[in-house]
Amino acid sequence: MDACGGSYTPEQRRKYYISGPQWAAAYEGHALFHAPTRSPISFETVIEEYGKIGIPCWATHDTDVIPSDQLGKDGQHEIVARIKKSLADNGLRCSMVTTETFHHAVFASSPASESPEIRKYAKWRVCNTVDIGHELGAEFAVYWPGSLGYQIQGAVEETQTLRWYAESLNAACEHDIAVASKLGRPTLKHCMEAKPFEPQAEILLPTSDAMLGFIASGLLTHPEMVGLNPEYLHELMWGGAPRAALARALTSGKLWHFDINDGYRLKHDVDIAVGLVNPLDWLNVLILLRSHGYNGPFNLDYKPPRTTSAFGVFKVSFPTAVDRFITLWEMAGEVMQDPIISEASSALRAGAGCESNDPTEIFEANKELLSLHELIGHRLVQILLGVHRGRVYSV
Ligand code: GLT
Ligand code: MN
Ligand code: MN
Repeated sequence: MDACGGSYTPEQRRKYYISGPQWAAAYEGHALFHAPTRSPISFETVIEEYGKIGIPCWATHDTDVIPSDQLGKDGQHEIVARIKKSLADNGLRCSMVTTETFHHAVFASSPASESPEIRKYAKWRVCNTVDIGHELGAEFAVYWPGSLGYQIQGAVEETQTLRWYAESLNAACEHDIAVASKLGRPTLKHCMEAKPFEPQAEILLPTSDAMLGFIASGLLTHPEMVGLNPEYLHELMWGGAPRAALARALTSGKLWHFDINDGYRLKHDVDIAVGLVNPLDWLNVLILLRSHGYNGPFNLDYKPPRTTSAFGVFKVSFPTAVDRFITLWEMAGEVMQDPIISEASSALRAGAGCESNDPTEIFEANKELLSLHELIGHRLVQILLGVHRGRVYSV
C-alpha cells in the first residue's frame, strides 16, 4: 500500500460525505456456490476500523446488528446504546438505516406477500427501523425491496402487490412524521433502491426509473418524503447508462443517496469496488453530480472480494476504494475547470450561427463543430491518464 502511493490521510477522507455499510465490511465472502472466506466481525470492530481509515459515516440494516429475535425488545435497546457509544468513541455518525426485508425466511414471498400477517410484520419492521434511525441520528432510510417479484408467473398479481408494497412505505413515512415531531428532529429521507434480475426471476421494480414511476403513481401518501438511492452497478446491470439514470433522478429532484461500486453489464450483482472496472464512466458520473451540486452520501456498497483477507478488508479494500473515489471526485472538479473542455463545450452550445432553415445547409455549417464531441472524449481520457500533465510513453 505504501509503495502504491496516491493515498489520502484520514483527515482528508473525512471531508467527503462517504459512508461505510456494516454489511460491506462484515461480508464473509459467501454466496450460492461459495463458502465464507472470512470470519464474522462485530460492529465495534467495523466502526473502529472505519474510524481509523477516515470513513466518517456508518450505515446498517436492522438485522446486521440486532438478531431478529431481539428486534423491538430490550436487546435492541442495549445494542443501539452500544452502537451509539462505539460511534462516539471513534468519531463517526450514523447516516443511514435500512430494513432487511429479504434475507429472513419470513420474507420468502416478499414483504408485500398476500399473507396479511407477513405484511403486518413488514410494516412493523420498517417502523421499528425508523425508530432506530432517529435514535442513532440518521438522516436517511433505504429500502431495497428484495423479493418483490416472483418465480412462478401468474401466481402474483402485480398491481395488488405494488399497492401492498406502498402500504409499508406509507406506514414508515407516517410513523416517521409522528416520531420526528415528538423528538423535534427532521423526518428521515426515505430512499428506494432498485436492482434488476435478483433475487427473484421477475422483479416488480427493477430500475430507478420504475421506482420514479412508483413514487409518482399516487399509491404513496407522502411521495415528497420518498426519493431514490440508485446503485451504480444496479443501473449498469440491466444495460442502462448509470449517468443517464442519475440524470433522470436529478431532474425529478429525487437523487438523495447513492450507492457507489462497479461491475459489468448484464451480469449479476458482483459489487466490485468503485472505479476498478469503469473509471472513465465513473469520472463522467462524478462530473454530472458535481456540476449539479449533489451533496448526499456516497455509500460504499461493494463487497470486498473473497480473495481479500480479513486484514486486507481494512488495510487494502476500504482505503483504496475511498481513495479512488476521492481522486475521481477531484478529477471531476479539474474537468469542470479545464479550459479546453470548456471552450469546446461553449463552441458546441453556440452552434454555427447558420440562419438558414435548409437541413443540408444547417448540417454543412455544423459538421466541423461536431468533431468536438470526440475531442472532448479524448481530453477526458487524457485527464484520466494524466497525459494532460505531461505523462507520455515512448516505444
Ligand atoms: C443488499 C443489496 C444492496 C442494498 C442493501 C440495502 S441490501 O445487500 O444488494 O445493494 O444496498 O438494503
Ligand atoms: Mn446497494
Ligand atoms: Mn449491488
